[in-house]
Amino acid sequence: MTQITLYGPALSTYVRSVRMLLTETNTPHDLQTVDIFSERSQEYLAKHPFGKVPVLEVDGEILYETCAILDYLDAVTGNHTFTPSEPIGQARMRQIMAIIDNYLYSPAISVITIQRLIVPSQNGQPDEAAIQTAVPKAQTALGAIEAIASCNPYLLGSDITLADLYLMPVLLYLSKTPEMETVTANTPKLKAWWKATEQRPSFLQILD
Ligand SMILES: N[C@@H](CCC(=O)N[C@@H](CS)C(=O)NCC(=O)O)C(=O)O
Repeated sequence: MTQITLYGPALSTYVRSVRMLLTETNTPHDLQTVDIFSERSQEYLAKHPFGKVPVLEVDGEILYETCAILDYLDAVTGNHTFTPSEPIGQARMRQIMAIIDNYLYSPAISVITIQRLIVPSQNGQPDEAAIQTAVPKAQTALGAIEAIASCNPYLLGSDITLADLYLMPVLLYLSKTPEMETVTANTPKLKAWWKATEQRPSFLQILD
């Protein structure tokens, strides 16, 4: 029987995307937490030379980079159910995932989420200037996704894809900040998409 271990803290957006797919496909797995607020161990760096989370280990085979992990799991556990069948749909899905990696994650998570949710939880003061700089960047990234997504009801149409699994954990953190209203002010389709998807059972199950 295949042994699947996912390394990473349950609160990570990227770990949540992978856990959502594992949950959607009823795939048994172990979650081994990793403390991302301390230095990574040499043992962990041997699995992921950049020290990020997540890492997926399948029967001793190590995989990192969330897009690669999701592609792999969709092939072996999802029968490609979470990837559009048409080339243009596949390209749009990967385009949205690349927009999230390259243009949304940093302003939305590394700045707005950290400053609004993590810093105050450690009795610090949010860096308002950093938040103000991040807001238009997050708006631009969400606007770019809005321009190519149908949100009817999922990002790329009637079926949920890896792009939805990638965006939902990021939107969840944003939705807990006062900046949510501003960053989604010009993306009505994404607002409707978020309302339609945030209660998906596989998503609710991995929010521990
Ligand atoms: N390109 C990586 C990005 C992963 C990433 O940025 N993970 C964050 C947590 S959501 C992380 O490891 N942060 C800890 C750190 O940067 O030290 C992937 O797709 O897996």
